[in-house]
Amino acid sequence: MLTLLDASPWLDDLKRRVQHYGYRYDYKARRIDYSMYLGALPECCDYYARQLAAEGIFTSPPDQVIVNEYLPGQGIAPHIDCMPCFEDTIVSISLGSACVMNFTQLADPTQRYDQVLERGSAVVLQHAARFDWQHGIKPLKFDTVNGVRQPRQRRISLTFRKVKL
Ligand SMILES: O=C(O)CCC(=O)C(=O)O
Repeated sequence: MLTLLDASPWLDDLKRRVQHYGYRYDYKARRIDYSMYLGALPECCDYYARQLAAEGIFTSPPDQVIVNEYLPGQGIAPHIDCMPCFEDTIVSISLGSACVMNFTQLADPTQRYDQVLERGSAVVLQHAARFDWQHGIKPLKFDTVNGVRQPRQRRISLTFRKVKL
């Protein structure tokens, strides 16, 4: 999977490199419409999209994927995925390296929860985790899990969504 993704062009207009499939997402405008359609998902993403629907996580296969590359020291700012753009289930698969994802409750930012995203795992954001809690990844070179310092390596995530049009 990593070999296939690395053979595809990376966009480098953010602090981290990304690839968009299905629909391009406009981070500044936080919107998606038909004009941003890029075509069907490539086979490598479509396989997971169909699998996520077959497992009942999505009601039908997701049609948009953003691939994020995080080198050690890179992260993603706390955010809630665009509500008018995407339906209620978001799934992110971690490849290459584990990392800690930090959740902060919007209504009460003193409420925090750290979740280790293991290499090869999928995190499913639905309901409160999708709409009421921000998620982000701190730009660190290592995570501390149960008091143990774990150096980060290159992590690639594939985030699957269904576009609302
Ligand atoms: O890398 C991840 O697992 C999360 C990605 C993410 O939150 C996003 O693309 O909006």
